[in-house]
Amino acid sequence: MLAQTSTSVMPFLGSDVAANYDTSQVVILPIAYEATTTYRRGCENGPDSILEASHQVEYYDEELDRETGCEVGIYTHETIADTRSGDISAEEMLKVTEETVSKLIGDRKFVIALGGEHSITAAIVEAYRKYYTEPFTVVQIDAHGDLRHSYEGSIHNHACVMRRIVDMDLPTVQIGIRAICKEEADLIKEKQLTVFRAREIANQPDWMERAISAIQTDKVFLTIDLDGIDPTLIPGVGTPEPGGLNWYALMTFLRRVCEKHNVIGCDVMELAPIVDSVVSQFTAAKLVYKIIGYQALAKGWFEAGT
Ligand SMILES: [Mn+2]
Repeated sequence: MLAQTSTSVMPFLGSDVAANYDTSQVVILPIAYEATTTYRRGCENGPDSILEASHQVEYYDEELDRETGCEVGIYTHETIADTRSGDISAEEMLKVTEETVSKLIGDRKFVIALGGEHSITAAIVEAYRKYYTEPFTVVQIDAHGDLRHSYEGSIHNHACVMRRIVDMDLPTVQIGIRAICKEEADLIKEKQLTVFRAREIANQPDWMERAISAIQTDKVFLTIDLDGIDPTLIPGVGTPEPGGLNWYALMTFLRRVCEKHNVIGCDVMELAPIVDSVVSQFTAAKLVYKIIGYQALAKGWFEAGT
């Protein structure tokens, strides 16, 4: 049996601007799965929390001079692999995620998945890998390498997700990394993985130029673990680490990736909301909105709507 889904989901930005599925360019896919988090729990509540906070995001994007949410068709999918309604095995989660994303890609939707724990990304990337014949680069923003072969007895632990992707033989570019174990450091050297560490980002102004040119393929899948961002901006994550990207560096980087490369899909993972603070989920919602705006600009969706 496939993992249970919950049908009642509030649409991203609210029902006033929600598009229907057929006319949408963007599909927000909530994946409320949490099983292997080890420090602060709560990322199964991440998707709902981002959707709720998105209702407070200003439609008008002052950087782009556009009301992105009114011009781009954004559809919010029902929640999948929801562990709040009972245990789901990693295998079930991976299966339902890959099947759902494959269907959305087949319908030519730009998918933004909201997690949920980072292990989900392996299934999302697998769906793209099966769809595209040419390779694409997985660009990861994260505090952690996520390159362990296994962790706490599971290869599907959230600390192993990039290892699964390296094992798929896809090129990777890792950004904001500042917490890795010896096994990961050795793997980075052995496989000569491309890593832009948070220290470099803080101290070397040319990091962004180098990171953009380190992406060797036209197509890019973007996976954002919210702990890659400075935890003073987003404290509501399961495994916070000091340092990380600031908001404007992140925005400039995302805009340039969308302009210079063909971003085929993305996910925003690991939000674990903090009771009595809305800053993490609101920042995550705004991040999603900015990605939609940058993609719309790069893909010509604004022109299509005017
Ligand atoms: Mn992480």
